[in-house]
Amino acid sequence: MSGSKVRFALETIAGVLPEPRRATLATFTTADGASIDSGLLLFFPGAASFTGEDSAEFQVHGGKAVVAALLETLTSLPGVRHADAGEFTRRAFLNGKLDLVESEALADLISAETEAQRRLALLNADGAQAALYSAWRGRVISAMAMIEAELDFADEADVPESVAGGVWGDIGRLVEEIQAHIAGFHRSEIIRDGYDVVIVGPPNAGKSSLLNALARRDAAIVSDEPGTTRDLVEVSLDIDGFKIRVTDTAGMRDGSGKVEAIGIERARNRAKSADLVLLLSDLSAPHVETPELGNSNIVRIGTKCDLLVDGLGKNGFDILVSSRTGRGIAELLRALGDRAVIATGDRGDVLPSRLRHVELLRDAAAGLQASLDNDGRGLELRADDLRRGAERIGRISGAVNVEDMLDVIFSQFCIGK
Ligand SMILES: Nc1nc2c(ncn2[C@@H]2O[C@H](COP(=O)(O)OP(=O)(O)OP(=O)(O)O)[C@@H](O)[C@H]2O)c(=O)[nH]1
Ligand SMILES: [Mg+2]
Repeated sequence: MSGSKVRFALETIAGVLPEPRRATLATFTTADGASIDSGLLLFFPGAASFTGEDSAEFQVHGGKAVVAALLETLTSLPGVRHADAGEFTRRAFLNGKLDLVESEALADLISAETEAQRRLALLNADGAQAALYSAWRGRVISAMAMIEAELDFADEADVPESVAGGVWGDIGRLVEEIQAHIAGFHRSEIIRDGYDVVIVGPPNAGKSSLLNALARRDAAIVSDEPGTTRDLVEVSLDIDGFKIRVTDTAGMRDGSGKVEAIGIERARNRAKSADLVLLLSDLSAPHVETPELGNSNIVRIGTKCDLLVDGLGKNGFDILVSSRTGRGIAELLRALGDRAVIATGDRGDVLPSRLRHVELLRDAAAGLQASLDNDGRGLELRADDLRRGAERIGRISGAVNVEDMLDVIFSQFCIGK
């Protein structure tokens, strides 16, 4: 629990206010003195707590009835209620313990399923992303400060002549840095949402069998009837700590029925947007023309290699597999993992982790770029564009503070001494 009623609540139901940050054995009782359970109590006084307010944690025997009785007793106290979803983090943000980006990263850390997701979230929760944006915003604010200084205090001796002229080079570099950072968004999308692999090929090529072999369960129906799969069937794999989504699709052929045709259309759309296409051909069947997929990231896979006499070469295929014997499956899993690693790039890179960040950054870069274009305009107008850039970057982390601009002016030039 967190908030101004924590001390009162602890004294009421545990009879003690424990020493800060030390596990203390206590007996918890209801308002009329009946014992609920005994367990450990931890008290974190504000402002050093996670939320910045007085907080407490209870360790009780985990049975549902015990927890329900404790919650019931706590919420019956005046001014105590159940927390809303994310409310502890929200209070931490409002109390200046975390910025918005760190709050989002904390949510990502809590929901991380793979090692890559955990690493990215932890990097951002530790403030790497927030530090980058705050450094960028700082650069724009000092540029504005220089211009402001030139406009307001040009007659002061401490302001070097035309300091403002020097800022545009840095703003130009900053626009490029922001754009390079935005370009990394797809890498963080792959880490968060998974590397998107789509299996396509003619009917009966063994697509659903391969999906099942990769997933090691019967996720999709397999039969010798061509046109078995009509809808998209998706499974998520964890390969070397990366989330990889594999989607099985309807076999592509002409002259199919109405429902199957819809399935084929879906297959085409998914193949177009996929990070990687696995294009399957049945090695034991006559060759079928490859459909146009609109995606150049293709791994060609020859299937049912158990039906062939040994010694056949790869014959234009990247990998030969047999879902029946398992041959080639480990090689394919390795190839998928390797490609996911390449697609997500360097592990230590700071990446934008939300579309919200990207949208604000685009807007910020546009503002900064506008300040560079039309350099014949007055400095006031160009400073306005910079202000828009700084404001957008500040909005990402939830920090918008006009005071710091003045700080920069006076700390750099000793004006008004
Ligand atoms: N011998 C052998 N048969 C296989 C293999 N993989 C799939 N088959 C058989 O091939 C037939 C078609 O397999 P599916 O996995 O349903 O093929 P699909 O590509 O999903 O077919 P559609 O959904 O109709 O497009 C089934 O009878 C499978 O048992 C394999 O590696 N070896
Ligand atoms: Mg199928």
